[in-house]
Amino acid sequence: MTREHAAGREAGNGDYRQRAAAAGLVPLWTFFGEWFSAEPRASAVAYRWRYADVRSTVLDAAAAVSTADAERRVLVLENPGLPGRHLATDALYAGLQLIMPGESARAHRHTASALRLIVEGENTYTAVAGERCYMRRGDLIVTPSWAWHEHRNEGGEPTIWLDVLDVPLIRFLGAGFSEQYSEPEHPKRAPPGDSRLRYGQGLVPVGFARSTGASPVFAYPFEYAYEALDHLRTHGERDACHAFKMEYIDPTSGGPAIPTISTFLQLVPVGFATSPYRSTAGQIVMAVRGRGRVTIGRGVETVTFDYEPSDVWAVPSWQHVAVEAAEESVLFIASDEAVHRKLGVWREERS
Ligand code: 1HN
Repeated sequence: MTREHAAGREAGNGDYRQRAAAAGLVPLWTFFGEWFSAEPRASAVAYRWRYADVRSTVLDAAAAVSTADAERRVLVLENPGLPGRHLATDALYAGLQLIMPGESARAHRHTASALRLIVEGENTYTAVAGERCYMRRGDLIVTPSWAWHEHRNEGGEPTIWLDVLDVPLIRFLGAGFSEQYSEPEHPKRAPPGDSRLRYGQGLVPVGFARSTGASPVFAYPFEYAYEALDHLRTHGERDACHAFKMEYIDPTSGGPAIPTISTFLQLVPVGFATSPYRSTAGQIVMAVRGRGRVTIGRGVETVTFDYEPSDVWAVPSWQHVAVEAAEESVLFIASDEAVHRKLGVWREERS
């Protein structure tokens, strides 16, 4: 092709693009490479929120807004790679929610599924479908899609927890509905612990039939989860990439505790360094116990930081992760792995 030809084609292309745009069309070849990169390229970046840095700002929200005015008083963990998008990873939302002593957040429901991982405070509950799930540090409480839920602090200290929701996915699909309950509180339907005792003890009431895709168990106390992990550490095999890692499941199906969000608890023994591992899932991690160092990514884009209890960090899709535990560490992980697996696009790489 002559130089004139090439220049002519370039100019013609610009002109063509404009004509196409005027007709409501976009040439695929102008962005094909961006869409079909050889490997996933998340917009989110590896990022850590140090709890010691954000805690006072979260507590100051109590003076800035009431729970009644805010609906939910939450400080969103916004990934710097997703400015203005209010997301922690490309597909997951996360925030730190505050309820002061005597306060409540009224009953509502939405099609997005939610989880709470309790950071601090006691004598606070989330009532899920009328069952009060009392919170202790490290507990996981799940709110299935379309389940009524409200929060109340009956204690004397502020309560703070990490919220993770599948909102971006549900909004992307155009499946977002929400509704407020007619009263501030949903009527009590069951005593505390009911869902776990009914469905989470290796037995179910005869005649039980799952009515939705979600787990009928709402609360996964840290005490039991840690007991299981500790047992695995003593009697199980240590994995080079995961050390000891267990998944929270719906005990009636064996599937993930939340259909769209995979949840895990990981124990990394003191002095152990996990081998770099990556998967297509984006992850939100919180250190429940321990201190150490996390390395995310490889080569020039490697991000390394130290963590301490209650720190939260985001791991973008397809970036290597390695953890070195300076103290025995217990890490809670929420990821979109469950969706990848359901769609048949899950990939992982151990190295
Ligand atoms: C929500 O309903 C809660 O119920 C927390 O506590 C965070 C973020 C986006 C949309 C709904 C809650 C939320 C949320």
